[in-house]
Amino acid sequence: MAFEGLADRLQKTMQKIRGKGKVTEADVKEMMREVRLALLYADVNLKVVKDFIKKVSERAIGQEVMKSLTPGQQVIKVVKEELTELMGGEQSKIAVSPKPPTVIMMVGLQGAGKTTTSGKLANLLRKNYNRKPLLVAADIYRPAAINQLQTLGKQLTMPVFSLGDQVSPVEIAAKAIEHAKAEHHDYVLIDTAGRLHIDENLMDELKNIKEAVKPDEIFLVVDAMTGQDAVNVATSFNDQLGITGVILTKLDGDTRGGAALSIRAVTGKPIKFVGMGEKMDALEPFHPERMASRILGMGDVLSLIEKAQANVDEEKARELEKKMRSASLTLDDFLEQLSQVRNMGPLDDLIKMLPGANKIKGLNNLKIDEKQIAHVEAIIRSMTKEEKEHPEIINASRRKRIAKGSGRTVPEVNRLLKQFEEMKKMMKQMNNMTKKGKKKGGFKLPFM
Ligand SMILES: Nc1nc2c(ncn2[C@@H]2O[C@H](COP(=O)(O)OP(=O)(O)OP(=O)(O)O)[C@@H](O)[C@H]2O)c(=O)[nH]1
Ligand SMILES: [Mg+2]
Repeated sequence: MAFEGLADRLQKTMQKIRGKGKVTEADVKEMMREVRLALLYADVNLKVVKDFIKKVSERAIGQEVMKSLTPGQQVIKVVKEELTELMGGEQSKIAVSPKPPTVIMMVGLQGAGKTTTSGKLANLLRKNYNRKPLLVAADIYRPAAINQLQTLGKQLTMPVFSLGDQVSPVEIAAKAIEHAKAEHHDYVLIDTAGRLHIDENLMDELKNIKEAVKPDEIFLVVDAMTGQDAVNVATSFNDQLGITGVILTKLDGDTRGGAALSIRAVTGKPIKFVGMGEKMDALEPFHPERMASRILGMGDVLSLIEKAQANVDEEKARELEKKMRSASLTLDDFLEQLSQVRNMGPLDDLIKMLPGANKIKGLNNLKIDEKQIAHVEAIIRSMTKEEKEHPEIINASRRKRIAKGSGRTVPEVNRLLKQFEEMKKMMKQMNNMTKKGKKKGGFKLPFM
């Protein structure tokens, strides 16, 4: 999972300052030391780290923060804003040519993921933007390269343009565009060859293709797992060829995430998409702000669990945490939790601590007062054991029976079930975000 170590470290640091009503310069300095270490451990470029710390420190020690009523939170807000800025600020969208087709060249080193990403991008363009892409096999050097793209094309039922491996890539690209015009394709994705290292032959060929087809986008595909090397590769390609954006692949396997944080600052070119797995749907638009939230936003879960542990019976808290982490919570646990939670303080406050809680409709409306808790308890108590463990079996007639049994209405039963469902969904997300490298591929970005 990307940003694992960084997220952990930053959250611990944020935790210390979050609730503070008074923040001193020394506090900020201490915090910045930790943030600096966290970023360096995440393999973020040294100069980028320095600039970042300088900016955040200046703002954090400034009036806007120190004079505010919640300085601790303000510092965190500043860190989040600067992290967002570091990754490019606004989301950078894919080009659309006013004169179709929009031509995209995929370039990069061997094994970075160009071919796979070409397939994924075509898939995403069709699925989410309702486009009609054409894939172009312009890697004539690696044996089976053309075959690989054709196989992906078959799998996606996406057309692949190929002239075999006896025609030059420049000619293939040019002919592909003629073909795309005739067939009314609105995107052309040219999958080019990779090399082990950046060499003159590769660059010359790419420059020739660029000259011939005048692409709207040149996407450099880089492997996030290579960390600083990815940043160096991006710099070279940008200097020599000129790229319009970066696609960072294998972010599912990169636990540090340093490349994602450095590339924009070092090259000035935005990350446009990130690859999160090998499957054809594992490509996502890159949202700097969401990414920053993800990196910083998990601390609330920790504090919630801490709070639970402080107030609830130790063993039960451990059990609850385990269940929350595995999202295997049943309605019975929920009931148990409700009574525990009564001892923990105002519920509204607790719910606000859940990450993303403010974005989840059901939870936002969940203004619980004691009476409502009693209602919820009554509803759950009217369920059978099986229903509590497998709420998905609760159909319309069961809902009616439960409502009757608890003296509540069917809409109330519906609402409870929906909220419970949403809570479980959220727990799954939390679980994915906080899971410690046991399984890869858990990290998921909300789409668009
Ligand atoms: N886990 C993971 N694997 C990926 C991702 N993107 C690509 N891969 C894998 O990386 C390997 C190389 O991908 P290719 O698409 O063949 O790379 P390429 O850049 O076209 O390689 P060459 O054509 O040899 O230059 C494949 O096994 C892909 O499945 C990703 O986002 N996550
Ligand atoms: Mg390839």
